[in-house]
Amino acid sequence: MSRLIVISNRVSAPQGSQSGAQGGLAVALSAALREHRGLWFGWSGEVTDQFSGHINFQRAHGVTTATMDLEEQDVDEYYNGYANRTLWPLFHYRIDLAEYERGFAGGYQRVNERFADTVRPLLEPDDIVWIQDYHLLPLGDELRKRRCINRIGFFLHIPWPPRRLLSTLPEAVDLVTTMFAYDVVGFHTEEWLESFRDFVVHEMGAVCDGDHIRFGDRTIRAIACPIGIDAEEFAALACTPRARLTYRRMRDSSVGRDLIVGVDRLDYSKGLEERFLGYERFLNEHPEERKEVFLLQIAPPSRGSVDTYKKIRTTLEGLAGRINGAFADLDWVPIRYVNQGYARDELAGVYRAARIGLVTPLRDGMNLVAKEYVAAQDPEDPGVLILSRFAGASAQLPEALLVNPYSPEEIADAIVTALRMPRAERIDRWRSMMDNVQREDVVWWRRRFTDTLMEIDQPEDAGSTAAA
Ligand code: GDG
Repeated sequence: MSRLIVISNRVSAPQGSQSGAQGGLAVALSAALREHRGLWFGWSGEVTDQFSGHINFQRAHGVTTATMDLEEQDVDEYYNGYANRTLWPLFHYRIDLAEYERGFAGGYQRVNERFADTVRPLLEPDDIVWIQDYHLLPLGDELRKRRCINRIGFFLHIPWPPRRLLSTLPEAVDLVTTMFAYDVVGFHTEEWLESFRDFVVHEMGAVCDGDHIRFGDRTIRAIACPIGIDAEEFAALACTPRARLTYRRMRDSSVGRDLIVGVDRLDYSKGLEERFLGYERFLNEHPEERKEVFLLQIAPPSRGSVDTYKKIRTTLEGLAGRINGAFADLDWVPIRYVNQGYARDELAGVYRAARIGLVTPLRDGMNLVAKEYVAAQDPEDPGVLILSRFAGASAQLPEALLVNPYSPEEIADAIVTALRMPRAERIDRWRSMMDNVQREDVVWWRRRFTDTLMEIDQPEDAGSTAAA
């Protein structure tokens, strides 16, 4: 069996599945690497004075990780700059927040070259290489320039923006051209894939034939391949002692009230402000329901050194304060807004205790919280998922109550519908969603991607797309 080499911006040391604040993607990739005796390469998260390309190898929980440090300027321009101030907002349709700075673009390119220089000597001819996400779009091309003939795949975890939006990025065509160095490019949904095709066909003159796309002398396969979770593991997590304890804590502290839960990294794409406004609308329009519910919003901070992230934190604190100030009573607070992370088993307990999972991103590649909420439910008495129609997950979970996250009315109405939904309907909807979450789980996702990659004939030689 070929080794699997995963390359992503950050590498998180694999942990036992129940502990720590490891994200869904980290858990998914660790599982794939265990199966393929592979290697996970990326930035350590540490800063060094002078980039040296030194690699730190570690082995934990059956996974080997290889990490390198970056310089402070790299982090500013590549990570905080181009990745999180240019591409992240642009790819989430927020051109109003996207910053187009040449210095960012240069730093992004330099760091991708550093990734290529450092990881290249680790690659053996038969390895399959799987590059993750928007931080590393040109990495495949840099590897080809270093005469890497391996099969290389790329998976994008965030949406692909519509053509007219992407065209606002000055170097869009050059950047997308580098993606033709890959053999397989994957997206979560048909919608993101369609936008990608639209761009390469209409802006670059590429030609599509089924899922093959030809540009110059390169042909890639572009597929929709929605990520899943480890559904069985997550369902089991919801029944562990710590999850039960958390469940009990939530039930005891809610004194008979229905819990509505939101769990999101503190990020403007997650629609937290709009969610609070929708909940406020619900409280305003339904005084009779007021003390019957409360909203628990768990929002661990992320990317704290980027200004827009500092701003959203201030906005949400103000909004939560305003809503609590207007509606709270001696024995009731409508919003519990928590800025810290919890262990996965605790989260599972919280999800299970919640009558409603409120997942309303303005735009989201997939959204794993929606799937985790479904997996954690009690089959006999499941809660209701309210899900944004603009999350990739909505394509697989149409039985959720789908809402437009920009509309406070739709959020308010969906909360009422969910609270009044009879148990039989809750069970029916949950069963259909759970079937999908179990069937198209994380193993299904990674097999679908790596199987597609392994179907590609390894070329005798593969030049850089710079020559295309
Ligand atoms: C990107 C894309 C795509 C959150 N709070 C805690 C915690 N989490 C975990 C959740 C979930 C993960 O983080 C978040 O995953 P999402 O999918 O919701 O969102 P992003 O972080 O934006 O991920 C997204 C994903 O990549 C995968 O392709 O779905 O669209 O944006 O697993 O549970 N985990 C713990 N404590 C917390 O407080 N332990």
